[in-house]
Amino acid sequence: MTKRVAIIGAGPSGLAQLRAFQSAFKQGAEPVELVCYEKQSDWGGQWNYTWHTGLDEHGEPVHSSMYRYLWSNGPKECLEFADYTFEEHFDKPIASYPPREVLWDYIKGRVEKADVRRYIRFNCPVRHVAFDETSKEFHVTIHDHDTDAVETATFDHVIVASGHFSTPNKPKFEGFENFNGRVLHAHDFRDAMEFHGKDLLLIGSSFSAEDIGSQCYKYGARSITTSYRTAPMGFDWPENWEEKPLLQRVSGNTAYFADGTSKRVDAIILCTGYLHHFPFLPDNLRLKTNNRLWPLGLYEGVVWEDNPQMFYLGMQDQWYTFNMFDAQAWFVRDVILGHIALPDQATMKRKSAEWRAREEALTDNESMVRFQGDYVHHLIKQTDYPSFDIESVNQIFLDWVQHKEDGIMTFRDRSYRSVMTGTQAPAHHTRWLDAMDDSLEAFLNAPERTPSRENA
Ligand code: FAD
Ligand code: NA7
Repeated sequence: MTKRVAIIGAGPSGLAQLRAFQSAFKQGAEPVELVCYEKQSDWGGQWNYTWHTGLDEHGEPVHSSMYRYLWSNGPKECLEFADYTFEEHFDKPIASYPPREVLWDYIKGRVEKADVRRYIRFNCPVRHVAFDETSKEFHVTIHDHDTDAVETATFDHVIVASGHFSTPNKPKFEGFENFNGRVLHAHDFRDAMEFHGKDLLLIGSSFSAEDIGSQCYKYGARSITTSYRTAPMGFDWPENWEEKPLLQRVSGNTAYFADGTSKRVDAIILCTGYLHHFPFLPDNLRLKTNNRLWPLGLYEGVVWEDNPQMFYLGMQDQWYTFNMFDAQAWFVRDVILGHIALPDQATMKRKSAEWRAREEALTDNESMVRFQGDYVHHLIKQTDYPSFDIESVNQIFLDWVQHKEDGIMTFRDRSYRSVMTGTQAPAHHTRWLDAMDDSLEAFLNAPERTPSRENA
């Protein structure tokens, strides 16, 4: 009997899974019936920008946390697909830090070439997954918004690729109820222009705080204050940016911090991360974790140890992204096709515990990058995903970390060499701080030179 496989989500992880199967089918692998349920009307997951916040046109919680003017926060050379390079897609070398729309275009290019859109049912949020112990099958219930019908279908395998940077973690601080300005979570941030000329407070000291603060600086916020719980980010910030220990309370428009200082602010953005949130899964199938490099319960980072017919993709905190999702998807595909045998549950749990112990001993950026690089390498060795030079990618990550230290507002002006093609990326035509238009056209085409006054 042909196996039936449900994939939940058509973001980079779910699309990697479709591409992995398509690649195997092309080489003559046995057919598998694939259905990918996607709650949005288009593919690309986080990279599919929406102006919506809160609920979408169908009353579903908006998925994407991305905002206008978002540029890749790491070099594209670290996330390049090994089977579809940037040069193949754009037909020329491009700069190292593309804006969102350019990366979305790249993600789409590979799956259009692979012709896998036909497997996806858009506007179909998964409502519930249940496992039948007798038949050993999953029952997957979805709501098809195109027909407004709720349906249930049966599958041998379920692959959860629904992402984990969508459901905001929203800590409460005293006085928020009476704050005389906007309080929002990073998930609902869309346009830095809204905060032009404003004094802004951001809570958190990780990627969102750094990047949303930088966007707001670039687009003319009057001042940025970031407030940390554990440690400051410590970059060499512009003059109108300061870091404070944790916010204690707000009163009126004044924010009070743990060091006894205070500041008047117009708006507060909670850059306090996200929850792994799977409202469609029962307890026995549901991953419960915080955002970390080795969540427990997943053999090889993907197989649900308590029921190895089920898989998760992309649930780790991420240095590596697109090519790690590929490595995971190729591995999951080969388990489903029977090309990789799984050990018994005790062994799976023991192996996971070993990775976790290693993760818990990580102390700095370098050790974390190397840990995730080792993981990607470990998966790739087991499948036919094109091997690539992980050590060189690790090195690009480490150079990137150093370049941020050297200049947090200039690191995006750097360029790196692709480990896939050997091509050195060209410098971008405009400094990131001066590049206000983040469209694909503006990024790919150098602006026309306006003749200087002397030459006119
Ligand atoms: P997602 O992209 O989140 O896709 C999950 C998909 O599942 C979505 O399409 C969603 O609609 C769908 N879905 C969810 N629930 C259901 C359901 N119940 N039923 C059906 N479908 C469902 N990574 C980088 O490499 N570089 C960056 O610069 C970068 N910047 C980022 C900036 C922000 C603000 C955020 C939030 C993330 C950023 N990331 C970045 C990380 C990003 O999460 C990954 O690049 C990538 O999008 C993860 O892919 P995914 O498929 O695992 O999850
Ligand atoms: P992260 O990387 O998970 O970071 C969350 C941040 O929020 C981190 O600095 C936390 O501080 C802070 N946090 C969490 N809870 C609280 C409370 N209660 N009070 C104060 N501070 C808190 O999420 P990001 O959104 O930055 O990044 C997620 C992805 O989005 C990432 O991959 C990017 O590419 C974009 P801590 O250090 O734990 O004390």
